[in-house]
Amino acid sequence: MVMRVDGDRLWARLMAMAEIGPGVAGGSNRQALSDEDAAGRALLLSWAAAAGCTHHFDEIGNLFITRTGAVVDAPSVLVGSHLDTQPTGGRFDGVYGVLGGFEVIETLNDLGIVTEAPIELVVWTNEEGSRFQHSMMGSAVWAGSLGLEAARDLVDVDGVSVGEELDRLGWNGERATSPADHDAAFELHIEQGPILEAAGTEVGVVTDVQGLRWYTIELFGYPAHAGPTPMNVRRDPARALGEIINGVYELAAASGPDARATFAMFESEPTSPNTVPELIRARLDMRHPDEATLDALNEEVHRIVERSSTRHDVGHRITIDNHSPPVQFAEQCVSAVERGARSLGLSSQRIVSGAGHDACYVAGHVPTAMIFIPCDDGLSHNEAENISEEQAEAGASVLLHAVLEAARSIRRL
Ligand code: HGY
Ligand code: MN
Ligand code: MN
Repeated sequence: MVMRVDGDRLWARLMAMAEIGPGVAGGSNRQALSDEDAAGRALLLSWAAAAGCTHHFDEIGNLFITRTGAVVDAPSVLVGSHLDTQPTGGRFDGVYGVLGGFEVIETLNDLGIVTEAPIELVVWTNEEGSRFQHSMMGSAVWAGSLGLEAARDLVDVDGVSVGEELDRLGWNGERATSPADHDAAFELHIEQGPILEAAGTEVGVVTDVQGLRWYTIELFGYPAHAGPTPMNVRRDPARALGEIINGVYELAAASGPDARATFAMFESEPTSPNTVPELIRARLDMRHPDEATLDALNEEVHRIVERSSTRHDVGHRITIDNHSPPVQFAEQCVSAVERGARSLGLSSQRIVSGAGHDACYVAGHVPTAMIFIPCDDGLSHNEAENISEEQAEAGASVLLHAVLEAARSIRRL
């Protein structure tokens, strides 16, 4: 039976959530563990309570909202994504997967469908890694890939820690963060890239997610007066950084069309325009779908940093803040997504995700797949990020079909 979600209700909820933690240019700024993040979760919980769901937090603040199934304590089907956004984020990255997952719950209620397995909607803590630099932090702790204390010790630019914020917000749940029993997991998300729109395809059936490494690169120079100090006697970390940036971008360009390198978050000390810096710090995000290539890029990044540091007689330190290897999703879940799109008469194609997602950590413990819809110009992590109501409804309806297949609907009330 072909069922569809209520697209108007889903769109109204997306717009209501976008009112919380608005950006300055029409997008969102609802950073992890902020008051805006708390307000967004409170709004979702008000809707979930009205829908008869229960909820709990785990120790790292991951929020689980449950629709019971006929078989008590049966392994659940997990849907969801994240509500935290980039500082200049869009209204749909993550949010669409959470509210699309909740729309599936609402639609099952409307249709009076009882599923054998419970449906759990999860809101992962700090997926973006902007304020606290570990992306997919909540799902990494849940999966056992990141220690709870290491996560709680992460601090923002003001020195506020994840742990302090969890305790302040009351999200430091009693339940241990661990992959409880789940039958299957599906994450609905915008593509955040140009492939589906360029192909005119309505649904992305995600088979894999590319791997990533996040680095903090620190270069240590010798402070000196910008005026009288001759150029040839300086130990200037800015000279080394300039070469490193060029070298890494040339490395990415020479490593094929799938390699990605991004430098951001530049800091220098002391804060002065007329002193050769003592310290320069930069963040680097490297990505590739193939783990061996990602490892080779890692070795080359270290070589480039060492070579330029030596050439300019500055010290260096490279910290790997985050390593998420490439992930392949479970064929039974991938094909359930494909069947859902087909039964709805929607065009679909298999695709590899360029962005990281919480589903990467979930896939290590539960059969998992993702569903993409196109977004305008493939743009994301930009306040102009946009989708249409029709696209939003289509993706959530595919999620409905995939979830029903996994949760085994057993009767209609
Ligand atoms: O970095 C990522 O790919 C994700 O948006 N956190
Ligand atoms: Mn996301
Ligand atoms: Mn994102």
